[in-house]
Amino acid sequence: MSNDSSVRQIENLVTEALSQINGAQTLSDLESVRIRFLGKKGSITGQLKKIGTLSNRDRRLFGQAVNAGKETVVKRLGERLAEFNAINQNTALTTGWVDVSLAGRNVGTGCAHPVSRTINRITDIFRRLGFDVAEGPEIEDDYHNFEALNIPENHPARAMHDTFYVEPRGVLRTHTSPVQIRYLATRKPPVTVIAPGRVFRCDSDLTHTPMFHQLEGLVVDRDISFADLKGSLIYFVREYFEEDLPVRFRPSYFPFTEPSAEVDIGCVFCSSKGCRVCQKTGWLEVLGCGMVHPTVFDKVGIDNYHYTGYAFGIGIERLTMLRYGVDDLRLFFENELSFLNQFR
Ligand code: 2U9
Repeated sequence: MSNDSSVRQIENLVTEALSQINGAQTLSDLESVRIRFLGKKGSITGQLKKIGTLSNRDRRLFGQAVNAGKETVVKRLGERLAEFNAINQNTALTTGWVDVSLAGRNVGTGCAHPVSRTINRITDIFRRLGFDVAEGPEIEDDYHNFEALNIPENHPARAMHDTFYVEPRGVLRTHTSPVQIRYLATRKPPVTVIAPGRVFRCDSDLTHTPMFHQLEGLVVDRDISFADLKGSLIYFVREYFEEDLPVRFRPSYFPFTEPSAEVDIGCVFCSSKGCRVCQKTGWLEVLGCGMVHPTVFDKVGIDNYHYTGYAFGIGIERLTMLRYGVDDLRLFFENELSFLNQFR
């Protein structure tokens, strides 16, 4: 075959390739054309392979023609590919558009448990009064849970505490008072501290659960009196219930305080008129309190002559029930979402 006819054959191949490229309707048509002419077994590739078999004289002209032809086809393929990409992008923008203003899918965010909310709320109120917040171990020893709090062995108050015992000589704390005993052991007065946390008593019925939450408070300084106790606690209950409620202090007994009292508020459900919740008394008990017993100060090495203090204890579940009108304690421990979602 003469060089002329070989070059003409290349020109025909290129013309055919260009015509097929121009006629391609889709990206996949275009890819088929590329394979047909430039793929491993493509017709232009075949011509490129032939170059090496030619004599030096024929190789130059033929090689130039094949390479130039290949370049023309590659260039046109590129142009058509860019056209298709632009068309596809436009189609995607006009038909498959995304409304970026649509709300996202609900991934079900959680919320704080009502007991945690109450602890946070009460803690905030006492922080505003200058109280520090302390924590301590849930497994305690007899000394910190009982002995240092003026509850010696065989004291009738031990029976009231329904203790869970832990081998070999531990107890699950029955109140958060041991947190304050530990706090006093490492600090000198003045002390102004609250201790929120879980406590455990071996008791389970409609109004008791084996684990519940308390928040206790302790203030120790020179000249602390029952008037300081009353001022702080009346402020606290009125802040907590967001109402200028009537408050009364009833004499009571705790081994770790003397004198001791329980605090009642005017019933928030019937405005003190008397209802089922306040058992027709018009009053609801909300917390216990008193002046720290001198024996407790002796145990932690605080000088009774110069220092006095007051303490109080709050049942968190009870205060949560009163604030949110929950009438069944068990709801706090069942993890029913229909109940918990109401506290969002
Ligand atoms: C120290 C000294 C004294 C803590 C106190 C109460 C009164 C009290 C109850 C409230 C509801 C327990 O959960 S409840 O049933 N607690 O009435 N707690 S005074 O007295 C202390 C604490 C620590 C060093």
